[in-house]
Amino acid sequence: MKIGLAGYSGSGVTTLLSLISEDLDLVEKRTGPEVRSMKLRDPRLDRLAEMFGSKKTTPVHMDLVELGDLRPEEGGGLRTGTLKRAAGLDALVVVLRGFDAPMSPGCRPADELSEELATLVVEFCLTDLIPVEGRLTRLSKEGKLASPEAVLLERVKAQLEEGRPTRRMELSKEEVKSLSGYQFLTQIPLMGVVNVGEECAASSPYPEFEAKCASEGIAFFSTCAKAEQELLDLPEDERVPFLEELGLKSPSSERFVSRIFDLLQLVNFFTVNEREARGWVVPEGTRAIKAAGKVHDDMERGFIRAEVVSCEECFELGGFAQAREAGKLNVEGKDYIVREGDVIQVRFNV
Ligand SMILES: Nc1nc2c(ncn2[C@@H]2O[C@H](COP(=O)(O)OP(=O)(O)O)[C@@H](O)[C@H]2O)c(=O)[nH]1
Ligand SMILES: [Mg+2]
Repeated sequence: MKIGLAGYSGSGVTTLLSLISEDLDLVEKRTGPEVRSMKLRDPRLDRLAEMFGSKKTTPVHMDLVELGDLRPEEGGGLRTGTLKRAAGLDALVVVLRGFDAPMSPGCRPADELSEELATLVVEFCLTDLIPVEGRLTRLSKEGKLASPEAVLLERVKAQLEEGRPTRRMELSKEEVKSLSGYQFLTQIPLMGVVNVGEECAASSPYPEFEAKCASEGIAFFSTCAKAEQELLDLPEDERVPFLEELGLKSPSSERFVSRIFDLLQLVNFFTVNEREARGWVVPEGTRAIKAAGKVHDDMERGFIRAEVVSCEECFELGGFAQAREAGKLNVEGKDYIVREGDVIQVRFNV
């Protein structure tokens, strides 16, 4: 899973990134100059590992990529470096400056933030428009403006010219596929993060802004990155009262991850044996055979059945064998829809 973070310079992207990645375990400090790879903590996985005596525990990884400044290139569109790093993202997170000045606890007015986000969305649309226009010019020269490709691109163009993201278009599966080569920025699920000043960390200061995001299918999240980062120096158990004082019910890293899961509609499942306990994520609605393919190609190719038990039931009963005895180990076929917290054993034959 690869999540990109960006914002106008000075909005706190670097602060938020280091807050999140310091709070969660880093796999490696950095896998590239702008990438931080993190392990997502999951107590259920640790418990499974303990139960099965697994030698190794492999949690779900999330890569956070710092995309860079969002100020546009002269002549329109995003900077090339920023765009390059945006390729292949699962979600795009835009950090907005909610504090009124770097050292100040004050907060910016909501309408300024709304305007800023709207400007950014238009900027993303303009960025996507560039290759579409290029391709249409070419198709026009070849006299192919009546082709299905050109007709689709005209629709995309009209959408983008109105400042509306491509992800808000009604596209068939085939159309999505035929456009995938463009790697449109506006196709990537978007989350807006407001990095607020300390004064308004406790209240949720931007209800209209939050509602506006929701109406546009944009996830919303507010944080007070600087203040929270200062708390990281404290031992974990001493942090809670200070977080509460700031009005934060849970660490930003946790809320960040859970919002991303909501936005992408992901579910966790687990595989476990004596060798390894491992966490996986798939989109909601994924069939067992596809989930198996995530674990290993062979498991998808040679899929026979999946033996499934919820981890809660596994904990309650004491393991797979006990679950089987109790009749709680469900034997499922390839079309079974994977549910949050499933522990899955794939039977396959290749
Ligand atoms: N008051 C306040 N200042 C912050 C907050 N987060 C970051 N800053 C300050 O804003 C400045 C820019 O932060 P930085 O993370 O480098 O922004 P970037 O350019 O978006 O990466 C630094 O001086 C930070 O200390 C915050 O939550 N509140
Ligand atoms: Mg920075």
